[in-house]
Amino acid sequence: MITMDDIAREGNPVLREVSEQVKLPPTKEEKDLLQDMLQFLINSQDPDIAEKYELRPGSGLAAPQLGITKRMFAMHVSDEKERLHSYGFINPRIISHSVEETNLENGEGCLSVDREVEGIVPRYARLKLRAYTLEDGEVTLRLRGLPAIVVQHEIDHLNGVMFYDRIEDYTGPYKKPAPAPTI
Ligand code: UDB
Ligand code: ZN
Repeated sequence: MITMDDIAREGNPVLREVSEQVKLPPTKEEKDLLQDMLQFLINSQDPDIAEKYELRPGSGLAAPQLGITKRMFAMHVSDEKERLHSYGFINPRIISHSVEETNLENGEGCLSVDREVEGIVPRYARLKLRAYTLEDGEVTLRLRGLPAIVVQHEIDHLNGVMFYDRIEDYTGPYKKPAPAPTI
């Protein structure tokens, strides 16, 4: 069972790595990991389980947050019509998106960040996601609202990007390191 102790925290360089594509079909190990990640989110949203194991209720979790730099993430969240979007994704990519942007009114947080970070995080309002899922193989999904925001937050993790990198005028710690000079 995945708990908060398994989640890499700010300052851990793994959060700044770019994760690698998963070779398809995924191995049993990779499928089991993704299933465990989804179960963590489900557990974290169950008040009794969350209290017992001290889990922060979460909506998304990316493999690099567990120290595993593979392009996989889980999400378990409902949209404005109360439709549940519960998935494990492998090699996800945004194939198109709206010009319109949106943001969570109170900014974002992160399971890997144990502090409040103020500031608005701009995200695309709508997107089309193509990915490989455990249940259905390759899928293309149209998402908006919170599920679309979660997708963008998690794909950022696969690219070593933290939500506060996208806050205009962010001045706090753990800023993205400048890229190494190329010779
Ligand atoms: C979260 N919680 O999990 F819609 F049951 C945040 C934290 C950082 C505050 C724990 C969250 O989204 N909770 C939530 C939302 C719901 C329903 C529900 C619980 N994340 C995920 C994360 O850090 N992934 O790497 C941060 C979100 C901020 C914007 C999208 C993801
Ligand atoms: Zn996060």
